[in-house]
Amino acid sequence: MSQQAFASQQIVTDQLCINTIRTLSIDAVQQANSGHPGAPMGLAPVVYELWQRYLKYDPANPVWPNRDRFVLSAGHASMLLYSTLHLTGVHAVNEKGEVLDSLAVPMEEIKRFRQLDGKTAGHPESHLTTGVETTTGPLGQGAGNSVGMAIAGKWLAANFNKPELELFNFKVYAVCGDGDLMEGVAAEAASLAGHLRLDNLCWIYDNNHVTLDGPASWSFSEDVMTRFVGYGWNVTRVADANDLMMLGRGYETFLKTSGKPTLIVVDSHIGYGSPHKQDTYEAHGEPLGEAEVKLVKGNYEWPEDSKFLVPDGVYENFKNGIGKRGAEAHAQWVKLWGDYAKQFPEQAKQLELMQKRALPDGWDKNLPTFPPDAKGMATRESSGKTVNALAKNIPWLVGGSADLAKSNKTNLDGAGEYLPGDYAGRNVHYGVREHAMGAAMSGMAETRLRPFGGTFFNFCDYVKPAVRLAALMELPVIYVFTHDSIGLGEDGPTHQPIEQLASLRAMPNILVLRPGDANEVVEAWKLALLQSHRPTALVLSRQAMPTFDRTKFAPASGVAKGAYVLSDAPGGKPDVILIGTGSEVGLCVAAQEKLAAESIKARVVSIPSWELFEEQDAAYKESVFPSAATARVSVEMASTFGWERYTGPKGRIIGMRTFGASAPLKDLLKKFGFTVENVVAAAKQTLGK
Ligand SMILES: Cc1ncc(C[n+]2csc(CCOP(=O)(O)OP(=O)(O)O)c2C)c(N)n1
Ligand SMILES: [Mg+2]
Repeated sequence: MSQQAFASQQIVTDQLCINTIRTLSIDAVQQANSGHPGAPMGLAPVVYELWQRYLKYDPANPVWPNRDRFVLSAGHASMLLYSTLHLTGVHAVNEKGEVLDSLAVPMEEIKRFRQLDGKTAGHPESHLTTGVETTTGPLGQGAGNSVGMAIAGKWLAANFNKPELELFNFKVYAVCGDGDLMEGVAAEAASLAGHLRLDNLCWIYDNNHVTLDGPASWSFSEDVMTRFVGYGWNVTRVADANDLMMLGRGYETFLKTSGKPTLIVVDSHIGYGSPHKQDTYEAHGEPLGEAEVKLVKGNYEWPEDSKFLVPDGVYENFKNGIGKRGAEAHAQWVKLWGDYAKQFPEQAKQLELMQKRALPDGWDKNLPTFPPDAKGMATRESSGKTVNALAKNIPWLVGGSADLAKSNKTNLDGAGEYLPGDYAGRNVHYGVREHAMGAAMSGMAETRLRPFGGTFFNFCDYVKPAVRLAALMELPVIYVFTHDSIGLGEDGPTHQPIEQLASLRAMPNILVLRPGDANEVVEAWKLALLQSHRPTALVLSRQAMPTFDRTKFAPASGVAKGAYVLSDAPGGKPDVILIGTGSEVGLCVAAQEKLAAESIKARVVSIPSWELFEEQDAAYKESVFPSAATARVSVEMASTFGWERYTGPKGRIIGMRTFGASAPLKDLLKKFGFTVENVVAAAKQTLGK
């Protein structure tokens, strides 16, 4: 059919709009010569019905706090989301959170799918593109994030809603494929959501029987519906993804279900409409090819030679559907908000601050200061005291742990437990589900809570994929990693982190802080809270370490510079520089004294954060590590990897080269060389003594 003939005969139907989503996706993938056309072709009706008829979302204000959230966990289907954002006319929002007149995804960006500096990255990235609620691509993560959004939604409702003033009741929808549901993180998250009875959560499972390698049956045969029933979900099924009425019934079922999340299993066809590729993995991962595109368009009764065609009336149809519905819902909410702000100015102010990722006045008041103490305390202990003080000042600081709250010292005293049906508490019990905890905390941060969560540092590897995405998404999540070294002792090498510090330091856009005494912990927590666009990992000890006498040593505020001279050599002219982090700073201080007795002048540098130190200017760096001072020893109970950066070619690195061992701490220290004698010997070696 020619474009003209097509234009003259069309009336705007749901089908026409669905096919517009499909063909825009196909054309963008074809033009980019890269991407996944098949999933958007199969899922277009599912997303159309949801957005056009159910999603409570105002395209003119995509940051409205009570909007329904839509998560495309199957991030490879990114064009499905971009086409939808474009056609529904979602506005762009700038970095300050101001809604602009321009579109989040204008047509030029659809045409520039997967190109440099565009808004339509290969997989959806929330910090790049308005309307993308969370970054997806690594399968299962979006599903995990959606549980965090649902947790946050319930928390906001429990803490802020008032009789007759229901500010928060938004729903969270996530589209998941076979891959998402095969991933462990989604299983953890689904288990948690079922347990917590999050009835504001709906997962739509694209049951298309295909994955990348071939038929899903090659690798996936469990009864998904029974599994989710077992998790405590309400499960329903739509036998045909093209049946809008049945899809609508699925969404209605979700909206009517209380006390449990809903899974809608939708049987669909990947590459729907493609004569040769439908229901095959070939509709996946690569463009259809020009010839197949024509055949598909023929099947859709679409002008075969058209590209990026949006038929007359399609934009209007979306405007009259989601546009009108969303604008009305938003306007009602704005009125509600006005009444709320008048009656509850204090809470309204809190919500405004949260939206800006700002902190309340006095957020750092009444923080503990720790007196000098040779025996001192574990940094996890001082962390527990600090975060409890902070939590009193910041009502939306929400804590939790993956079943180690007592060990991580993350419990917020008197702040209540977050439990099924009882959602006001600020202690979330993620259970032994580190990965889901990480993904959920990202979803909570996207919903503007300030979440922190704890586990043992060694299990940082169990949450790492979520940490990495939080860093990419620029989310200020705080990870409390305790038991940070072989210093944890008897639990042995299965629990002793070695390479975790190096791996986090290698990750872009995350602040890693390993404070060296109780007062450095207070500073570290302050820095973590001041971050608005990056996560923080607090790396804390199980074992006690001395609290330094700050009347003799430099103030702990030096933590803000990443590294600082804690205790200098006489006259500021060191023979040797001893560099430590965390529990090893004390060791350096003890070695400094010993060296002094032998007339060797040592400087001790505490370097809790490589990232912050690297951000300092050259003059400051030179003042801490003068280039002329080449005799340097680093001491850290972790992998030696990377320390050459600070020790230089003439320095010595005292660290770990094996997995550790199971034994009492004092024996481990001796075996692995974390003794004053060994530091002293290394210092002398660097001086050729
Ligand atoms: C963690 C992770 N592993 C692997 C991939 C690569 N990958 C992208 S899509 C896909 C297949 C997914 O199959 P399914 O979820 O059923 O999606 P469909 O093929 O049906 O669109 C894979 C393995 C990924 N994106 N994330
Ligand atoms: Mg599939």
